[in-house]
Amino acid sequence: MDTTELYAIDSLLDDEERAIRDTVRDFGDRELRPHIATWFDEGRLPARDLARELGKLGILGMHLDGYGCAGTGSVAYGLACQEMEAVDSGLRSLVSVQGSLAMYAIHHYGSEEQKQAWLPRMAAGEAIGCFGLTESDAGSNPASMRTNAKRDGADWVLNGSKLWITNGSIADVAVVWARTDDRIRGFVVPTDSTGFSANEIQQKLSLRASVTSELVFEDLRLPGSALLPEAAGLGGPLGCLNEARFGIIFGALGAARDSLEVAVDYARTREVFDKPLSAYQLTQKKIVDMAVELGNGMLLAMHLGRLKEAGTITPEQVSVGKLNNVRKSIEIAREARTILGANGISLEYSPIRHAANLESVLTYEGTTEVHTLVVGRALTGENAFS
Ligand code: TGC
Ligand code: FAD
Repeated sequence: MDTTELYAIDSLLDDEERAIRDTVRDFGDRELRPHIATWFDEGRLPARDLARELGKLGILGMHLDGYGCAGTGSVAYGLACQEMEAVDSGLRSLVSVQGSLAMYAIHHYGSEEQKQAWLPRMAAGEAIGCFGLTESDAGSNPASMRTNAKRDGADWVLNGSKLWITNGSIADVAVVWARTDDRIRGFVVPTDSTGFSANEIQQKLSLRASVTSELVFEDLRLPGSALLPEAAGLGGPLGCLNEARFGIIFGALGAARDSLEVAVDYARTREVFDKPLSAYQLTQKKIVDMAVELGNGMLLAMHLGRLKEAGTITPEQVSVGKLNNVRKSIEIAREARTILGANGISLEYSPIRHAANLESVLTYEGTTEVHTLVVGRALTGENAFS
């Protein structure tokens, strides 16, 4: 029996959801899994080629309607994220940032002209997007950002910088959030604009199969039409984060599931003290505890997915899901690694790579502490952020 059978998760899915999951899983097994350890080891990702392949697969912005997007339900999107992250969190990040951050921002807050210009190409993976919110001194608290946009006649002039931006140095378009005289606003910035530069961050020990960059804006002049007309205030970027966080609720469990499966396979064949490791009670306890947390996390993800499809999910519920499922997933990846002994520190086996990646997932899209405080505020009515 495999771990998802234990919870009969398939019985909660419809035929289309199962088909999408299986298609993405097959693609991951065929096209990504054979290369991922090398990409991680070398700290690179052939993101342009991959984006086109993922575009053909139909998963970039798959939960959005129109403009070349498939318009699937939230659960189907979550399952696609899960299958990507079962290979590597960096691959899920590519999908999340493209579909849930950059494309969602344009889809939800953009003008018709912006949507027509970017969304079909982004859905096809012909154009890559990034999302610039975080700055060196404004991560958990984006309200303290310094990047600013000032009116100059009909134009805007953008100055400042963003840090830790996924896909930043390979993007064709950046959705950039900046302080203006009229609150925080979003801008659609073609990356070939004069005054835009991006520097890739090196020497990461996590999310190595993902491009992470600094963005710099120096007197970058934009036409008035670059402003996202429907977003004003911090609620704009935070609305996009809800979407990406939702994908992570499912996604992180993919990394956990893969770690557990590798550990169970290993324990069945590895002999210690003259019998298989899986025949020892201590090992079985580890496996069972991991499977229970994985199954519980999956039930939570499914419940939140159905709430999202019904249009009733709240940001606090998204925080509960991100908080629990990422925290449990990193515990599972670390525990799975122990079962592999010394082999567990080799890139030949996935758990240590997943555990290293999940360090980033714990931090980005709102840290564990931020989500704890969001839920704490909802439960107590007290704001403990400051
Ligand atoms: P606060 O006063 O609570 O709210 C300000 C305005 O925003 C609205 N709002 C939300 N709207 C939609 N969704 C949410 N989740 C929202 N949370 C708040 C709120 O209603 C209010 O609207 P209005 O109209 O009254 O102005 O804001 P605050 O300054 O106290 O901050 C709240 C806090 C700390 C929770 C927020 O700043 C936060 O979430 N911080 C974490 C930042 C973060 O997650 N950054 C992620 C950057 S992107 C990234 O990491 C990509 S990783 C790559 C990948 O995904 O793979
Ligand atoms: P800080 O905000 O400085 O936090 C440091 C520590 O303090 C954390 O433990 C935090 O939880 C804790 N802390 C903060 N506030 C409180 C408080 N009130 N009470 C108690 N503890 C607190 N950003 C983007 O905009 N776009 C991207 O595409 C993107 N991609 C990323 C990719 C990677 C690989 C990584 C690692 C990050 C990425 N980020 C991105 C940035 C990410 O969202 C931020 O790193 C994150 O929001 C945390 O901000 P910070 O790193 O500045 O940490």
